[in-house]
Amino acid sequence: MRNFVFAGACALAFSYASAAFADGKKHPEDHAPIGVMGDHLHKEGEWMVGYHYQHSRTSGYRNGSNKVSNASVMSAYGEAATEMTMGMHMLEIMYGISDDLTLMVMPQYMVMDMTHQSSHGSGHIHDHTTKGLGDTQVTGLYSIYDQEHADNQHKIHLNMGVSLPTGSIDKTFVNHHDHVYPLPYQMQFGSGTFDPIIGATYNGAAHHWSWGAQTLNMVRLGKNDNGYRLGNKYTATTWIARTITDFASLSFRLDGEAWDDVSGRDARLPLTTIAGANPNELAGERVMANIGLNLLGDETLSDQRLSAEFGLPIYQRYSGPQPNMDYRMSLAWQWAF
Ligand SMILES: [Cu+2]
Repeated sequence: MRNFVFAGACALAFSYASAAFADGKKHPEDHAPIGVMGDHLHKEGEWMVGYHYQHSRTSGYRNGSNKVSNASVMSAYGEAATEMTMGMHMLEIMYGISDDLTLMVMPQYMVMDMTHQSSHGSGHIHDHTTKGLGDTQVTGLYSIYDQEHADNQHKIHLNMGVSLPTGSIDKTFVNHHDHVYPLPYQMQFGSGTFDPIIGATYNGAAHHWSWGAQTLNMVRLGKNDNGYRLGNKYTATTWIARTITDFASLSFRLDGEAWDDVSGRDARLPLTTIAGANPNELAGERVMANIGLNLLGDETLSDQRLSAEFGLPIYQRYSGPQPNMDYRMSLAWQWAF
């Protein structure tokens, strides 16, 4: 059966082989799945602007890799965010300084809707919403390898930059005794520190297929004004995509992320006030499986793209009770000119 599928895939691939990929045109699969940031460079003098919306939802809790009941989390912490959705509105601005160097600036605006629950008294549930600017990433994409052959190509670039602390670290919530506390570390909108971004991206393409891999890592330095430093964050992802028509490609992507505990602590937030308030229980790792669609506009819509990606977790493990990820999705529009 496996051989049969492989033979079929090869036949499909070769049936398109006559249409060489290096035809100088743009293709939907030239861009990585939309959840991959900083996957492509632009030619010297070319601009790209884009709007990228990312939405994720968590419900309930996991500790280690197992689900734990909300009741057990609330009995240890008093209060817990039993359901959360997070929407991130990102502006993507890219400019080709030269053919080998593209600058990317990505400001973001975040909206979090939470359901807080406590076990005290007769039980207490309330919803609340926080919104505001997140941190702003400024990255340079620098090409270090670019080989184009008649029927395939391979490219590698570095992703080097910094995340600027434009996001608030002073978002608050009101507990069931009407006491105002800062939200726990991972529900704040920023890190409060200047965080170097170090990464690299590989892109390959041949005959209507494209594939790639990327690692992006955020290093936290120093301490923020509230006396702590978020843990470093590491990501690694790999994908494969295929054209299905001139203007559309489908993709599959695995996405791994890991993050460390918080160092120091926000003294205004007692450890057991709410789940997530203990800096030593905030490390984690997660793998998501994503399917995606890229659409590329025809001549009249030259260089406009619409992309979507939807991901489900296939592995999650945390160093303390942390929100259980349900799904994450991205929608984006991009325009190069
Ligand atoms: Cu771009």
